[in-house]
Amino acid sequence: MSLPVIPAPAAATTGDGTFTLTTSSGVTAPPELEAVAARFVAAVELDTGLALAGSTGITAELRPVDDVPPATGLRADGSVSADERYGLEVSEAGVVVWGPTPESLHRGLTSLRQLISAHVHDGTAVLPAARVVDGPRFAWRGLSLDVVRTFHEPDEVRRIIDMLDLYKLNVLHLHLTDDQGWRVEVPSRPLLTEVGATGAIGDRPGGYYTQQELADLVAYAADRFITVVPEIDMPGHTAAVFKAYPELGPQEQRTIELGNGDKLHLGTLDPGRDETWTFVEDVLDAVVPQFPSSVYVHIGGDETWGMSDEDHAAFVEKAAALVRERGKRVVGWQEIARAKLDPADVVQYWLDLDIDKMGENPDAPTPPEDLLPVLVEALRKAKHDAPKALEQGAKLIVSPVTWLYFDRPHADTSADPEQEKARERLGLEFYGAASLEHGISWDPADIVAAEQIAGVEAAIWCETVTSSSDLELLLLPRLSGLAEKAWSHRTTTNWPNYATRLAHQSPTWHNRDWTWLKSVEVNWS
Ligand code: TNX
Repeated sequence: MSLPVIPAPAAATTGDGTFTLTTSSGVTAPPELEAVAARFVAAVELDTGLALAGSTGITAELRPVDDVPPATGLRADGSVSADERYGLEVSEAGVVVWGPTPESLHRGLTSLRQLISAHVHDGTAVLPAARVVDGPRFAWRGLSLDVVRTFHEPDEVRRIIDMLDLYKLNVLHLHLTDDQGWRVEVPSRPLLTEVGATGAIGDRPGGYYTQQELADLVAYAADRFITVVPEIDMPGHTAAVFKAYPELGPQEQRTIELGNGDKLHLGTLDPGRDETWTFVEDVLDAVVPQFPSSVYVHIGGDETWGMSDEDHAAFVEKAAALVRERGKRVVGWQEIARAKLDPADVVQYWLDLDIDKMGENPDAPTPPEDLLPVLVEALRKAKHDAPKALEQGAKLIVSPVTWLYFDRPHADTSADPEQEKARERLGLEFYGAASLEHGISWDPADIVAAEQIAGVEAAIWCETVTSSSDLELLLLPRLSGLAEKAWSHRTTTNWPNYATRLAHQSPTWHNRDWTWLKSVEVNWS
């Protein structure tokens, strides 16, 4: 019997007997762990309604765990000594959770949250005896969130952070700028928010995060050991910049109709103009300090339609140098590998569609035959990006469209007819639908050798998302599948076993009032 925990722990055994938690139970912890313990108690109440109002039954201890291998890859907070490995034991004598750092204890208590949720009835949790030793496979486990195509209010972002936390994901990559809007304050460039932030896709409302709102989000995430990594997408996807400061844009701003109601914007920042670089410096000077917990700044670099390769490389190299001058490291979408990189740079691999082998891979989306020539060319070039990154010594964040683009439509039907209507309109048709089972039927080390992986990150793009519940419907349960791939080892996961563990998640989602796909393929509890 596997424990009802997602992501699957590295090692878990079950024993005899039980231990019962009630409202008179609570956590005994040394002073360094008091904040972590308090957050655990608050989370359990939100997950289950059970208020652990006492102080005994659960013991949290600072001691090392070395029975499982340490994580590989990079951490967004730059820490090399961080350790998330933990142990958890439930016996008739009580519950003990241990690990070497507050972060590791937080991860261990998160597994305990899930065990409590799976066993709680009428305010009492009867936990079966079990012993877990666990730790993540990859150090960087993230979600890239598009806050441009639809603006998500800070409260909604906090809900997403809570979801990441429940699945031990530790990076929130905020895609803060794009053609349809600019979402971060730059005091020296007020028009970015006064003009650039208005509007989103279609007639959806725009918006932006004030410096205070971002500080609050970064702190809320940090309390849960989640690093917020900012992305300023350049030199393409900058129509919102040109709306605010037309002098930075091309003479004529062209768009191409995509046929799905959306437009491709042609027009990029020009690396040959001095005012481009004053602008980029103004932006970096304002944005970098707003994300103190991240040692990385994401510079985008993707889809620079109509720009020459030389100009693109010149832009990326200079923008990257400006990021490094500010003491930060560079991340960019895979196209940045066409420029000269530093081995400490990180390249986010997303375009795994092979235009020359269309239809041969049953897992991958099949691009339509009538693809625009500009897209065909982009897909042809993209094949060489990951090898170029690796040749330069850069590591990859694995975000393949096929497995980790959460804006693929859901293939599983919903048991709820109202939700079925939303499901049918959500996700980009272009990608084809993918099932939850499909979502866990791959392994990051089959994409690129494990030593070359910096991290594993899903992306949720919001072209089809019109509300918070749309967003959540695409994220849940896929976020748990992401965690299973990024945290668990290959051998611990298969669909029947995962589906059983997944079924136990729904009471928490219900109690938290999160929207999730009520797939008919899962026997929800
Ligand atoms: C590609 S992924 C984009 C986004 C779109 C997304 C839709 C990437 C770096 N660029 O601008 O929203 O496809 O899935």
